Amino acid sequence: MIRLALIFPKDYGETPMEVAPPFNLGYLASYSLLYAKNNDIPLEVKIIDEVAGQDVEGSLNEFKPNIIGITATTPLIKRAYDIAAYCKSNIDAVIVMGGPHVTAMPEEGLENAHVVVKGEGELALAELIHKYNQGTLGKEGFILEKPYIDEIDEVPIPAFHLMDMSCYTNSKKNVLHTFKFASPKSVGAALLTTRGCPFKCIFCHNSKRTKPVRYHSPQRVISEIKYLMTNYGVNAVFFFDDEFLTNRKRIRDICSLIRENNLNFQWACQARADIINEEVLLLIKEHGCTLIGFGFESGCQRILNILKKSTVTVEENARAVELCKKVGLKIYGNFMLGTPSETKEEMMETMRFIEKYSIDNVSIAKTTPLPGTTLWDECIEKGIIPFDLDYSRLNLGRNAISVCDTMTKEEFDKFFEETVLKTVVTMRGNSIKDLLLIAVKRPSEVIKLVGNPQKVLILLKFIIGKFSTLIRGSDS
Ligand code: B12
Ligand code: SF4
Repeated sequence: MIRLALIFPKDYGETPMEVAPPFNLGYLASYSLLYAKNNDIPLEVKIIDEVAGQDVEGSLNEFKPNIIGITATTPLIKRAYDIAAYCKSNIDAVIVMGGPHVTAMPEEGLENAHVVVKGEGELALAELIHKYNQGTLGKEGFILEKPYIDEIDEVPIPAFHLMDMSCYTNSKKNVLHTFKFASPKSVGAALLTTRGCPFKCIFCHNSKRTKPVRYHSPQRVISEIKYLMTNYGVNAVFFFDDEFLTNRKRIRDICSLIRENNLNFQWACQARADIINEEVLLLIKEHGCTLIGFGFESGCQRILNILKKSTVTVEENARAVELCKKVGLKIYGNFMLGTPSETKEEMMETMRFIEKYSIDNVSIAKTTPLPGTTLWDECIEKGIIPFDLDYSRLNLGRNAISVCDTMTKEEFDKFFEETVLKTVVTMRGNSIKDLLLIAVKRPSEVIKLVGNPQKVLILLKFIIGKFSTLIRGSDS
């Protein structure tokens, strides 16, 4: 019997992290098991998700794997390399690393693992299992890249049965609580139904993509939803796809199947502002969609042109907000501040956009150059990335590195903190409970607020507004 352990590490720092099933490991596990079955290879797979509280070292010592696969995004890579080092010293297994970080930095990955898999990993891992079974998989160290899978329906449903699903559906840090797209009492889960996106925004992993966008068929999407509903009582689904609504025909077919199968669940997805229209919004709302997440990124056209390569305008973003409001869909808007060359005035345009269109919930991040993106290459070229960069600070979180070059680091960090706090506090989608949580989690900032009469006024105005809506009984 070959034993394969697949590990999702948890970072040491403050990476904001929703607790969601590790899809990539789920696909790798389900595909490996199918491959092994079709080729009569005895295979046992264990998924160990540190984010879900599982003990990596303990589980490995008990399971005694022959192959250890470790995934990591950039902020998690330090912990991933530490796990690889532990495995090298304590377990006689072939250590394989994959995922977005080592795909961008394969040579660095190879210093830590026996095998680095670049890009999509299903075919590569199957090949490694085959080699191990034949006794030809050594530890000499190599980088493996296989072609992408054309028909992604060939990859079975992620191996949810190998995960502690109740941990994800019950977590107070799951998609339901972050995106507030269904009642907090719902049972929330997430799904992925596509690979890739047709655009190439400079900060995104798609910016250097060479593979075409691939879609799971509507039938497959429905069978995954049914699987989650039947086996885990899920009734709220967040589609994590980069762009869920781009393929109009597919969306229509998914909606028809939701109706035909009488599936009663609420859902949310992510989309681009320029590809929606009233017809599609009405259709998805009628079929359970309650919220759309948009990557608006900036309220300043010049910066949008840089970030999104002139593919979308501020007007189109504003139109998307207005259309969603008209139709009655909530919005989660993602923005970023501090793109190289962005001035304070241009950042203020973004803040005015957020205020003017009073978006339900927003996330504001520092523009972050992630390895594997065009932005990363540009920042390296301009010498903006510190030589001794700590990868955990590429986490889009509050301690993330800044690449703003129009203010000093101190000025930008202060501006960012104050602006974000003001926005978070005044967000329409926040409940009184959220506000109290902010106060408990960030007391130092509330103290700072008290020292600033203008901000206290904003806060008071907001709280009074909240209470009056509560009294009217129409708040969500
Ligand atoms: C879902 C998701 C999340 C979920 C994670 C849920 C979970 N438990 O998996 C949440 C919301 C929590 C999240 C958070 C963050 N995410 Co995120 N996320 C994604 C998203 C949309 C899908 C990931 C996925 O499952 N893809 C599908 C699978 C099939 O692709 P894959 O992950 O690349 O895996 C394949 C290969 O890489 C390879 N592979 C991967 N691991 C391994 C391991 C082995 C052993 C092998 C052989 C192969 C292999 O095989 C897999 C199957 O083909 C991607 C974008 C995207 N569409 O991929 C961003 C993405 C992974 N996230 C990213 C980032 C930066 C973050 C955040 C830091 C900030 C943020 N909010 O964007 C946080 C913190 C993440 C953290 N601590 O690691 C970046 C990572 C870039 C990088 N250089 O690291 C991505 C690429 C998006 C982007 N901005 O460009 N994210
Ligand atoms: S940011 Fe969104 S639209 Fe742009 S390339 Fe990435 S997924 Fe596509």
